[in-house]
Amino acid sequence: MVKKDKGGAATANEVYVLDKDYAWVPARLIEQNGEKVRVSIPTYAEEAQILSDCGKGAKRWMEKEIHLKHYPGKTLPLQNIKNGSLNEKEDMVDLPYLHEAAILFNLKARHIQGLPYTRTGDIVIALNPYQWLDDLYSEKKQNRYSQKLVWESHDSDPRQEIAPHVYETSALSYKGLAADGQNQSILVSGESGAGKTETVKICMNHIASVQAGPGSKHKKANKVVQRVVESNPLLEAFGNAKTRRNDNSSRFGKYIQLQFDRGDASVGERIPPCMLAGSKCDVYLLEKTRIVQHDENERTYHIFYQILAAEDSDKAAIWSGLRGKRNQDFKYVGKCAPLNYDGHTDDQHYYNTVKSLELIDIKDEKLMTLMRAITVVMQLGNINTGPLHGDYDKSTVTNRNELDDLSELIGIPSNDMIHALTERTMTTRGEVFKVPLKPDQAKDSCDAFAKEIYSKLFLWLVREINDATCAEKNYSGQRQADFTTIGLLDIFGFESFPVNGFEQLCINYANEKLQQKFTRDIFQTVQEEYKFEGIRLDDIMYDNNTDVLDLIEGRGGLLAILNEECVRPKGSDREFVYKAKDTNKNSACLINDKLLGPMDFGIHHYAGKVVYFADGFLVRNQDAIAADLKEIAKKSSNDIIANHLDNDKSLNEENDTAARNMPPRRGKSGISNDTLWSKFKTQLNSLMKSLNETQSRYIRCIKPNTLKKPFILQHMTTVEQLRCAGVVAAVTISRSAFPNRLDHRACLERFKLLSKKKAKKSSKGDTKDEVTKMLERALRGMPSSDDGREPFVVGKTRVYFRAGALEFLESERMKGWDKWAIDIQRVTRGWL
Ligand code: AD9
Ligand code: MG
Repeated sequence: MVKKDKGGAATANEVYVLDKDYAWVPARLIEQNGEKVRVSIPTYAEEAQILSDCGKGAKRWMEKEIHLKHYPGKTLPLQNIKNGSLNEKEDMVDLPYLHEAAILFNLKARHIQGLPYTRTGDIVIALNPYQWLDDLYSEKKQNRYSQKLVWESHDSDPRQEIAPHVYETSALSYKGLAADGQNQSILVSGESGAGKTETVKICMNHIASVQAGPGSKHKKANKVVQRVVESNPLLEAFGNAKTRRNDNSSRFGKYIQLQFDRGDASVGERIPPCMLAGSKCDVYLLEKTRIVQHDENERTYHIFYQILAAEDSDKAAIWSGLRGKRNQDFKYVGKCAPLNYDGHTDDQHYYNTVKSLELIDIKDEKLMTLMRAITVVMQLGNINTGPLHGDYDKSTVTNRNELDDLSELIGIPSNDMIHALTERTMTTRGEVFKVPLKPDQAKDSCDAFAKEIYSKLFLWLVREINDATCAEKNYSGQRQADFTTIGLLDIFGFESFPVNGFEQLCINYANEKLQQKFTRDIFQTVQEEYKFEGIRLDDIMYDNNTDVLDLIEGRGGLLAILNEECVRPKGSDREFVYKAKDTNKNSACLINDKLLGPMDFGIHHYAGKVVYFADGFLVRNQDAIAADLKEIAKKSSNDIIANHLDNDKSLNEENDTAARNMPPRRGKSGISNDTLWSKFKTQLNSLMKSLNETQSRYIRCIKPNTLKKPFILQHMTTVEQLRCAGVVAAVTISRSAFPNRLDHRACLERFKLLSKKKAKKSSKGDTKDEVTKMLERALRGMPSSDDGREPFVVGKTRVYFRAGALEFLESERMKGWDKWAIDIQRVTRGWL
């Protein structure tokens, strides 16, 4: 018989079961028979909403091992079900049972009600609502969060009075900056399409509004704010593209630091308002391959389509040959259906991009230089190569008219262009000679040149934006250190595809670094919570990923081996894989099973296992174009191409005068460190150093479904993201010593039935004593643990239960209900 709990609580036989299609489903245990457990997925109306997309009404036989896979020795008790929906919590910390299934269903219950934000302590989990909920971002809402969290003073945590929102992250960061003078950071992560970039913009806009201050006297709608906010669409025009997963996908990582002048404490306000003084941006790993090829249904960078969608007269102003040209006239661009992203068409975007460029002083001839450089990239894709006079060991350009157009655009004579694209200059024993390239090598040369021009042009643009927006420029005479900052990190999340290449390895390496910081920060938060509650800190265990990082970046790790292979005359991808496996055969993080081919290797990342295919690793890592192309570029009449292709330094280094004057770096072994991965490592280390000097807050973005539709939450994809985002790991850390917790009042309400003696209310309203006495009595019958530790600890505001204690209380409570039900029956049937 299925018991129905009068209080709306879960009965002991209501559980979540692991399901291969739906991750977790709520179910009822019908019977247990040896290794098999028979469960039924309930059909009654209240749960239909929760189960709408997970096979309601089905009856299943489940293997016991399946249940126990993730949580050995434990069942996963169901949360309360009340009035047809889960009794969801704004903060996961308030869920009595906190495990993966509970997190999933709590998020789902909120998502289907149009509530995208949920807290897990200080972390905000943001589900992409896939619809603009205007009320959620109104000015009134912005003011409410700034008022509550920045300007008002409170004795207790003011978040208890407001719903979870990313505005709380932005407001608290601003408060940390203004009140404590400490640099802040907001780390936004998630997979493609999860909403990272939108979230960063939402937070940035909020911070810009908070800094205007509580009263009108501080409202100074200044040019700085406009420039900072307008830098977003600019970066998107040049660094975003339509992919299958997101119409406006950022194909680079970015860290924007908003700079504030230090508040003037002499104005006598509790929190001296700090004004936004500027911003500085660093970018990571622009996806270069997209410049020369993209999958069907995807596009290259938006700016190409924008230019081609402009009015003919504007196109002709860039280059007369652009008049009448369409997308399909350029091979790198290609025909595609019109796209409307962010509410605008490509031509509308073009004029917005031009306006934003003007704001940072890219106008007139400078604007034309930029647009012409982009056209050079497009035109390079139209160059065809073929054998020279029938000789396939040599090559030439076969469509002379396209070459002449290129020559006109780039300002280099056609013949010089041909030599640079079809030959390589070699030097052996002091002798210089030319080696001809085969037709496909010459084509690769065009592609490499196009990629180089575009990626350097992107960095040039970021530098221009920084020059126009950075506070040092706006406040002459002041240095970077004179400003406090709030950094916003919008960086690619962990990736695992059917085939994973060099880019995935770099991305996952960055995620390991960030995960390390995340777990350390969470550990610290737990320490602080225990201190606040007055509880002794013990037993906190967490997965630490230093082993994976050692495998990747340590001595003899993958990075070092790949760099060595890059400078070895006969280095190859296959040899790299062999050496990587051989040198690291004792590493538990390296997957080296016999099923993997000679070009494959696997890594046990914190978020799961990923197998990498090493084809092209050496070329990608070297990331260099031939000297002939570099040389010819210097002759270009286009200033960006002539003067900025040689600039290999990251933007961090740009800002660092010492680094600017340094010769090329060499490692201890004399091997050049100027590979892509080494540069990325330096950039990442500098980012981590900068982040470690801030107080960090986390926003984890989740894509609830792959259909890009509102109100739908697919279990499997959501659970996978929760694991990758470290949400489950964070919960595991915070719950490792005490898996369950309840606040004093909730605990008294729920279990008062178990205490025969009515606990005396403290005259001071102190519930600690009351709850302790009640629990001591209620848990008297519980078998004592092997290590003799008490089953619960009462903190200042919460009760912390050791494993098994809350389950014991729940089952005792159910027995109480059963007895009550029998008594009622006896009464109604006249037995008593
Ligand atoms: V990628 O890694 O750059 O491919 P993001 O940045 O994580 O990705 P993005 O912010 O671009 O995702 O969001 C994807 C789309 O989801 C947006 O274009 C919006 O259509 C939608 N979105 C994201 N956040 C919100 C939101 N808060 N409200 C409504 C949203 N729609
Ligand atoms: Mg993005």
